[in-house]
Amino acid sequence: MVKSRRDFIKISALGATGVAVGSKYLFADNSMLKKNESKGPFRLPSDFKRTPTYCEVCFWKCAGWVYKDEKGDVQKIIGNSDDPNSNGRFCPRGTGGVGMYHDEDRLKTPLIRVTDDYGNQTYREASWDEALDVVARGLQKVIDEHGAECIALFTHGSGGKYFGNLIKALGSHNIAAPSYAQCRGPREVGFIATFGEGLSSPEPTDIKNTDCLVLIGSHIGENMHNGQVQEMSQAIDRGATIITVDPRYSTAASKSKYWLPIKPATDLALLLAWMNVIIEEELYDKEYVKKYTYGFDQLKEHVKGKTPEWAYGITTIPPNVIRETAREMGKASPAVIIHPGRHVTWYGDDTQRLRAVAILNALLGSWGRKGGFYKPDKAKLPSYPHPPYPEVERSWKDAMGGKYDLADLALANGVCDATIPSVTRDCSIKAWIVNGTNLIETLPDSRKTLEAIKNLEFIVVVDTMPMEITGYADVVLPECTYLERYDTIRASQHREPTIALRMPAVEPKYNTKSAWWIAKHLADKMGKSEYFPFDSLEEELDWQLKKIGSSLEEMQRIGVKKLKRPYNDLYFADGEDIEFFTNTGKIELYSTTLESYGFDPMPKYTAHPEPPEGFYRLIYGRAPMHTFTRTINNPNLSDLMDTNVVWINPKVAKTWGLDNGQEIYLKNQDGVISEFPIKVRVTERIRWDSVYMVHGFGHYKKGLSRAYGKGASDSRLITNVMMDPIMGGTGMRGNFVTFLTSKPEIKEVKS
Ligand SMILES: Nc1nc2c(c(=O)[nH]1)N[C@H]1C(S)=C(S)[C@@H](COP(=O)(O)OP(=O)(O)OC[C@H]3O[C@@H](n4cnc5c(=O)[nH]c(N)nc54)[C@H](O)[C@@H]3O)O[C@H]1N2
Ligand SMILES: Nc1nc2c(c(=O)[nH]1)N[C@H]1C(S)=C(S)[C@@H](COP(=O)(O)OP(=O)(O)OC[C@H]3O[C@@H](n4cnc5c(=O)[nH]c(N)nc54)[C@H](O)[C@@H]3O)O[C@H]1N2
Ligand code: SF4
Ligand SMILES: [Mo]
Repeated sequence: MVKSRRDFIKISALGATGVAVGSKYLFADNSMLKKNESKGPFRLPSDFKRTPTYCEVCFWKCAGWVYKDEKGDVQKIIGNSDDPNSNGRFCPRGTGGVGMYHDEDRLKTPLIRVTDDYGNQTYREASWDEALDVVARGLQKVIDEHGAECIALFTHGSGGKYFGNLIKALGSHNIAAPSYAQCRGPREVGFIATFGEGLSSPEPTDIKNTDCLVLIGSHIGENMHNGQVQEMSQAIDRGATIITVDPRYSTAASKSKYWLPIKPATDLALLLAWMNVIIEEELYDKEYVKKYTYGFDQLKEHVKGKTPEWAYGITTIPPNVIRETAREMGKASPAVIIHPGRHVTWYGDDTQRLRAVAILNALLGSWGRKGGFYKPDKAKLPSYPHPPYPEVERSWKDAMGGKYDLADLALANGVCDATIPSVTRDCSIKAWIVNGTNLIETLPDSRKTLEAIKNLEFIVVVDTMPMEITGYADVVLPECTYLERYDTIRASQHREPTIALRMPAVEPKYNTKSAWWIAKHLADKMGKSEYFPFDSLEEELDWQLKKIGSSLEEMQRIGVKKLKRPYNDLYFADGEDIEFFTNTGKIELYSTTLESYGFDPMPKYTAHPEPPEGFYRLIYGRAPMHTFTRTINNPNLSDLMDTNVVWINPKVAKTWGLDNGQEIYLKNQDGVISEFPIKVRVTERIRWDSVYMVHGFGHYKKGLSRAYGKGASDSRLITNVMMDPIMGGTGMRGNFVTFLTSKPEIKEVKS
């Protein structure tokens, strides 16, 4: 059998064993670091050396300190108390980040795909010089034959800036991250359409000062975004009312005054009914609505018939509960937050659902108000001088047929679509640079991702671990972990602007290099050196920091620097005149932008398909000790949770005769069966019409020695994608599964 050029290859773990750090150091916080205290089992000795970093285990980017023992071994990472993202405390994942450095399964040296005379493919180890030569030649060939616009970069993580600089210098602006169209994109577009600005990260929710927090599917507590979790517990201590809308009894639901176990996919009906009560009972912020909003009369008319009784039939939430919760929000107004969530690509009408969330916040006057949404600020870092980037004439957007113009960032799925050739356009994307994103598990409908990859002429993957995506690369480049490198200065928004430094705590292990080094050396090989004018990243960072009155030396000492807000207004002042960045200059309850693009100016409820007989809706989420697929093999974190389970309601388990702990396979509506068995968890905490699992498990790369074969992958079962017509987000919760007690034998079809 002749294999195709880009079959999946398993990169085996290459030798050397790392030293796993004992989990006794997990869950500690700053209070354990008191100087000169006795060296008890849970204390860090005072002679430990520390260097600053910010965490790469998720994108909350908490700043912290890395502690090393006298032998120079990394022992512990804890929060930096000057950092508003962490307030000096790391979450379990951040603390366990040490495991990323110690993981003996790491990628250790560059790898090049080779095919022998019989068509068998393997990887061979290579020097950096040779591997980068192959990459430079691969990319140059695509540029020469098809144009630079046929290169795309997928990236999620710090190194993205450097590869972005490289690809723009080459002449392409196709840069996409799954954190947009598979995550927060619809939220940004919905909020921009309403308030003229999006939320970004960390979200400027004033949770610690709120009197009422409404969580719609947002499972804070399992979703461990550090600062939010801390603020939510502060709000609970202050007696704030928490209302959680979730088909599953989440950790957040267990802390709530109200749990609304909504029928999945019907949230928009609930949101409209809440608006109906808030308007009919005049619970809205009248002055704010009058002064700042556009389209109140149209909205009032729009939600007239959308009574709690109407919504009851759709959502299964009783009318009195809808009324009572609306009144709680009204009572707290404006110190109320209808939380916008983050991973919001659920049912394809997500931008409209998030519009409804934005409108509800506007009615209650919470935008720009204490206990609602504060006005964030962020440090502005100068970028270093370089020649202008070449003009681009084409992009992935050309393949979209004029759709998704309201997307404010590139769509990862759009770039994937633009890689699959079509008779109607001349340029398909021919080369991918993939940095820090495991696209096979991250993009829904992996069959399509694989089809795109098959059509590529060249693909280079930069990663730290032998993840699924690395098996499809022509060249694999091993990045060192965040504990072994410098990176861009973190300048994320918050109540006050801060900057944070990441610097190497230890030398890179094995033959690994940083993204900056890789991108710069590629640029040198491709004749683009002038876009990387500094000889080292230290020099670049020092230049940049000095421009804003700091220096690398200062940041190495303090790790986090608070800057002054240029103005002092965290909230709108009473009666302040404000011009919003919308067409009308007002908060648009009625969106003139959506209308001008031919979309509903106000959100409408439409019914979504229901599970067929014998099938259940597949819903998924986070576990506190893991981040996506990236941590499943981490020695410290897999110690805490090494597999996922499928939550099944007792009524359903009884019908199917399933027991707690029994291993089953899941089969979806398109006949796709989970690769590995998954254990059943019978629990009242999930509705009878749905099943739930944690995302990130079910790895099929054997080189991931702890993660391989553990649990099921939700991604594999997500073959039905519900596209958001407004911005191209990929709704992923329209998939239904049934249960198999054993896996049917699949006959291999020979080609
Ligand atoms: N089915 C399903 N799909 C989803 C989601 C879901 O819940 N279910 N969630 C969606 C959401 S919200 C998001 S934001 C995205 C996240 O999507 P991704 O960010 O792609 O998620 P990960 O699976 O963590 O992949 C990260 C990759 O980066 C590598 N990596 C880690 N550290 C480094 C580093 O320092 N340098 C480099 N070069 N590589 C590194 C890891 O080994 C891994 O291969 O996924 C989306 N897709
Ligand atoms: N520990 C940990 N924390 C993380 C991450 C991580 O990987 N690990 N990733 C981070 C990232 S990038 C993101 S985007 C966020 C995602 O975190 P969130 O934005 O909070 O999560 P979602 O995945 O949207 O929501 C999951 C919840 O939605 C519920 N749900 C499912 N269907 C429906 C429905 O139809 N209606 C309603 N109301 N609820 C429903 C599920 O039961 C589950 O409790 O988490 C962040 N925090
Ligand atoms: S929330 Fe946790 S994993 Fe994310 S950056 Fe902060 S410490 Fe790291
Ligand atoms: Mo996300």
